[in-house]
Amino acid sequence: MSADDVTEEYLNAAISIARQSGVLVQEAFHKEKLIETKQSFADLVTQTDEAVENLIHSFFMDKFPEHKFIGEETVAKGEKCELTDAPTWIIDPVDGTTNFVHRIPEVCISIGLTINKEMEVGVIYLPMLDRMYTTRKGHGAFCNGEKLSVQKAESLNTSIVIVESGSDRNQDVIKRKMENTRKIVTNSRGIRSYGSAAFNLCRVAEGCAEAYIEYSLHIWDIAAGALLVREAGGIAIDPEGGDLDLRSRRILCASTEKIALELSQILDHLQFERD
Ligand code: 2AM
Ligand code: CA
Ligand code: CA
Ligand code: CA
Repeated sequence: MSADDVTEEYLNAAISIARQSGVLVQEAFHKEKLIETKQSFADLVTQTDEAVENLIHSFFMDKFPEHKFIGEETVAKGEKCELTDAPTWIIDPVDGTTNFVHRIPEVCISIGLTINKEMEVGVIYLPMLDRMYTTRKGHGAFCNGEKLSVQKAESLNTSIVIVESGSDRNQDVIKRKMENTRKIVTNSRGIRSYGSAAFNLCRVAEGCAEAYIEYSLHIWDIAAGALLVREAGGIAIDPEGGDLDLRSRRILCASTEKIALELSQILDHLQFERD
């Protein structure tokens, strides 16, 4: 098998387990949920987050026993978040847990694969909306089989920019993020927040927003979506302008370099402990 056939097999495996996991989300969505909090009172986790992660973990370890695994809930339980050159599945079982708890349908299962630390495959599935976003390095980005392209606006002042408030309730962090938001509002057509980092990246990839900026997210939030944006013709970089580092806890996505640069220049670049 060629390297290309291999990544195609990986993509198909990811699509299959994303769909299976989606059933767990659909079944739990309208039911009463047992909610626990993690780092702050706004950082939520449910039994579905854990059930989906367990299902995806068993699936990949069974199918590809030599592969590595990084998952949000596994790391939350104390497992190391180690990115090596080995093929590594990077999972956010429920991205948008707050949406899930509040029955807002933008809830994603995000599955990324890196090989030699490079993003190779990405699948983001929204079970409540039945949207399956798929990508493979060098082969484009798709939603339910339709090819995606970013929307190339002239400049920041004709762009929509996605921002999030996040779950950190530290006052200094909130102040700095709000000041960034103030600058973005001042210089753009407007802001949007979908409550899911993975879906925010899908929105840029499909041309519904021209940029997305976030500080304090994690590798599992962006491993699939950053590749989706690039394969849709956009850019995914470090907010200060360098190469994207999946473990740096921050990302700047845009449909054009000009918009990315304009944003980079006005922002206060927050730093967090690495994943
Ligand atoms: P999660 O649902 O997997 O925890 C980026 O904003 C990411 O932060 C989201 O994709 C979400 O991932 C996480 N997050 C956690 N709590 C949040 C909150 N209260 N509001 C928005 N995002 C939150
Ligand atoms: Ca979480
Ligand atoms: Ca997440
Ligand atoms: Ca999650």
